[in-house]
Amino acid sequence: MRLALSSSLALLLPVLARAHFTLQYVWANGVDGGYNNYVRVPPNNNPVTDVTSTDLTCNVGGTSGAGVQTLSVAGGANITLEWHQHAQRTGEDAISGGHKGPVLVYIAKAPTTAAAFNGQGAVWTKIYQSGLLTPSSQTWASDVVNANAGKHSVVLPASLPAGEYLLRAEMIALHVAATYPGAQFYIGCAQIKTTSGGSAAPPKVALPGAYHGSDPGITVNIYNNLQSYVAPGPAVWTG
Ligand SMILES: [Cu+2]
Repeated sequence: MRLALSSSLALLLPVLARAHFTLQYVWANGVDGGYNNYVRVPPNNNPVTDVTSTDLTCNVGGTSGAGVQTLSVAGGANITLEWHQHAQRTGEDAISGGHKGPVLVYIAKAPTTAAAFNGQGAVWTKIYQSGLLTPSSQTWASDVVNANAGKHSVVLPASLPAGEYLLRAEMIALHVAATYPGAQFYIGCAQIKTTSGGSAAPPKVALPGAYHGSDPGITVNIYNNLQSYVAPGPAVWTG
């Protein structure tokens, strides 16, 4: 009896985890970088829910870039981030359609190398966000990513100084966010080196630090005909 119970639990657990997803591919100017390359890969596809945890920086285990390669691109490159529920491109929904919410991208310049950078402190600049796109149909940025086979893109501001960076992509799922903790933070950090750039000094925030459980973009009931949405964190810096 005990054996039968534990084996059915073992079968159930992967099913529960199936709804979640991770960042798996980084593209540069339309070129696919390959599965899990240049990404600080978390131990599983579970979300982060504590906005005060260092896991908010670059997901679980993400303060270390040991063993992760750094992708070299020219300044102003178009970077595409691609997420999936399981390992690779299975043909199923990239992220489960129940995961409604915004898509955000931040960047932080490493003092030395991207691989040696832990991303702590006020180092992050928000360079992209997309949230509730069409209130009448309750279409979210996450729906667009799902329809686009898990992909969304961001142009690195050309005025950023050349150097090594962490690029932090984030999708926040709000389907159980009416109370805190509840919002699910899916985070993937890529290591990127820009070989050209400018001399901009963008505004910076800390992650964790810039988000609070009481933020209206973090604790929110999205099932009450929501008409507007304010994503957490600072304004987007456009370079
Ligand atoms: Cu999930």
